[in-house]
Amino acid sequence: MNLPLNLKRKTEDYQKSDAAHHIHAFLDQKALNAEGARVMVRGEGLYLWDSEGKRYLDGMSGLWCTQLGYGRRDLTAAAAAQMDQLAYYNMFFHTTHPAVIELSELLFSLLPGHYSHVIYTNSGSEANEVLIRTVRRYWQVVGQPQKKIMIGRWNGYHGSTLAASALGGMKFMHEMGGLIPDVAHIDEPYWYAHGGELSPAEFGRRCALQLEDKILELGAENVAGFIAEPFQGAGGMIFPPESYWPEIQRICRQYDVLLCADEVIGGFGRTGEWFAHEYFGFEPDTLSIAKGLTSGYIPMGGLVLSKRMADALVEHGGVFAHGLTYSGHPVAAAVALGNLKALRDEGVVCQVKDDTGPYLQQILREVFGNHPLIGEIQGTGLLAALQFAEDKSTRKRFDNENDLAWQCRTFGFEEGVIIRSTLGRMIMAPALVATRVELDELVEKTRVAVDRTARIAGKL
Ligand code: PXG
Repeated sequence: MNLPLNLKRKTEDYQKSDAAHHIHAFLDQKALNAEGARVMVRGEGLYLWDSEGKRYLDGMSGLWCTQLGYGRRDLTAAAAAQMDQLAYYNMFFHTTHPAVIELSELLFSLLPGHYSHVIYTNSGSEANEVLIRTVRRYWQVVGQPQKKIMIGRWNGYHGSTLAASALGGMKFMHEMGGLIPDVAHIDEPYWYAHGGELSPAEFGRRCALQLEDKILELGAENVAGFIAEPFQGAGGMIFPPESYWPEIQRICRQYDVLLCADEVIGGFGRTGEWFAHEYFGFEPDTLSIAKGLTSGYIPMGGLVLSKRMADALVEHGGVFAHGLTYSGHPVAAAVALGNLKALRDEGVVCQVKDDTGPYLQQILREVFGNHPLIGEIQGTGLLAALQFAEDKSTRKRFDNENDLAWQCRTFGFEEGVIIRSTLGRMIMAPALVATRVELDELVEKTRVAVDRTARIAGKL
């Protein structure tokens, strides 16, 4: 290996230097500095190794992105070969290049037929920034320039840049200077927490009807689009009740509001379908994509447009004043192309749908179905959430559920498994290449972490 860095440094040395220079994501930096960051040095398949040589089964695919797992030599070779061939060029000033052309051909062969165009970005946040501009531009082009307002959902997550965090519904992010005008929110369809006495179906319908109420309140003539994740990811891996998406689709069509699916987490096979909206059975006008597009090997995202939108923009829109230096970067495009080919040709997505996905769901239900700490198991494909409950019969949650979930995550690290905690829910989303044996290990190590958490919660 010709890495231009020294991998022989001591952990404390790394940590000291890290603390001196980095502001980390979503953490109290001072507390982290006192503790020292965990230093990950290597990945292979589903496994990671830290600077102490400890091995972890990564149950979260990095940050929901390494569909093919770590260490795929075909992807590194694709990047190196493309760097040799054409390390950089852009899509400004009448130019394009083969890598991005072939990537888009493949992407649209995997997507349902009513999508035709894509605007590439470097991340999911950027995809959603571009979304706002593109949706507003679309309404200008079709003669309704007053349609500007985007409606999102409380607790939804669409990224960390200014407009993306405003579209999202994390209030603590808004409070840190993250709001823009012409954005509104409705409630999340989180039945376990907010459903009360309602059946899931009735609750799902009522949550969807909030969209209709909000559109009527703001005036349909002012509302440009509704954005949501098909299932809520960072906000707790929450599946809406089955009644939800059909009603949302009806409302968007009735009021001519664009339906924008954020597929950054759900896309590229996570549910066993190529895209999560296909699993839930609705037809968005736009798809925000990133993460699994390149299996996280290199940054790349994009905004996929329906033919209806693309036709308007291309045929009648003239110049769209938008462009990023790295849109459709050739090296990222070559890696994405190799990644999508592998996901398709190695049957990875089919395997999640027909074999490993159902298997994970089955063993989770066997192990946690009657667990004293777990009130609900949600998920499909290689995606699952375990909901902590203080009282399962009334769906009462712990007052300190956040702390318990964080503790469970820490126990997981100690046991050698990485699972994600959010507000009283433990999430897993392993790489799509996970074998049954690796899924057994994931669930068994998670069980130990959950049992240890149950003990401190007085449930075991
Ligand atoms: N949309 C969705 C649905 C996401 O989950 C983004 C957009 C933003 O993508 P970028 O590439 O700009 O980060 C995301 C990102 C977590 C976690 O812990 C989730 C994300 C990012 C970091 C952590 O669940 N999602």
